[in-house]
Amino acid sequence: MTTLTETAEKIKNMEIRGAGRIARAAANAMKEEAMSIETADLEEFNKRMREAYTTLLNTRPTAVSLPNALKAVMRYRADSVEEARQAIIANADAFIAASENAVKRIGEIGARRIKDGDTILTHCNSSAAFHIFEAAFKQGKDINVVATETRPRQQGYITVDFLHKAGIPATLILDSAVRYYMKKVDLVIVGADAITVNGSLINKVGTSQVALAANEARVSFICAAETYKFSPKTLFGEMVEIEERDPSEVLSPELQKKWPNLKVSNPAFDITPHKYIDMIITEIGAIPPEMAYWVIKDKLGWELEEAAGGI
Ligand code: RI2
Repeated sequence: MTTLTETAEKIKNMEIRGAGRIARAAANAMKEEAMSIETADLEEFNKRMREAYTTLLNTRPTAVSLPNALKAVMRYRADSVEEARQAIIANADAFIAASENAVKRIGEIGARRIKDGDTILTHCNSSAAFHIFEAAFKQGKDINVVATETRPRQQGYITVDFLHKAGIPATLILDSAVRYYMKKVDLVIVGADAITVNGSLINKVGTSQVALAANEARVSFICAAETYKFSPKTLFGEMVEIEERDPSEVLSPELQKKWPNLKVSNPAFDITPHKYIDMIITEIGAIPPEMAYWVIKDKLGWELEEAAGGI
């Protein structure tokens, strides 16, 4: 059994990465934590669970799937430790099952947007987007997926590995080749780390440049996102924090020493304004980005934010 601290470390160093995977790993870590706490004192149990919540929450700041998953697991009321433990286990199992079903449903809905012969460009590695490619390919559509390398962590390699294993034709390109390549592309499909109340997309850095190039070439830009990637706190005016990762991901420590006055900036995500997004494919349907407010308010519910206050 992996301990909670180990899971937290793996999320931090990106051994566990991708907004959906992070959320499921965090839910599972909370479940295992609940199963392992040995006390009959409910207050002590709740305190330990809150500590676990904070440890996981503080791993990476941007993907809203993480706080949304943690809040979903922590939504319980109990009169005994056993009741609390069972509620947490049930909540975590339900979240993980719903999350796995959501990507399957996104695959089915998204595949309808893909035509036989389409070339689809994707950025980084998104399992939600991949489910769409896989579903379309299984329907017998002849597709080619163009994957960007995605500097500095090269998640594009993970994407081409997924595609290779599924037998889907793929082309790997440099991030800087996106605009040059866009004339050969029919559709862009990317994932999401967070979607704000005004329908803007927070995703892997470079996504907004892809969106600009798609817009210029009149290529549809689609985002694949489970509803738990929508950010409730943005309804209350809060901003999504963009993670700044270590400079060593961009420039080796040796070269950093060689140029001691050089500043290296490494934002992991960027923001694509909703006007560049044609549609967001969620498990409850394909929606225009302008409907983000409705998803947050009616589907996720205000209680998500209230739960944040209660934890
Ligand atoms: P799925 C990733 O972030 C990428 O930005 C990707 O688009 C997003 O999570 C969603 O991934 P990182 O963890 O949930 O690589 O669709 O920084 O797999």
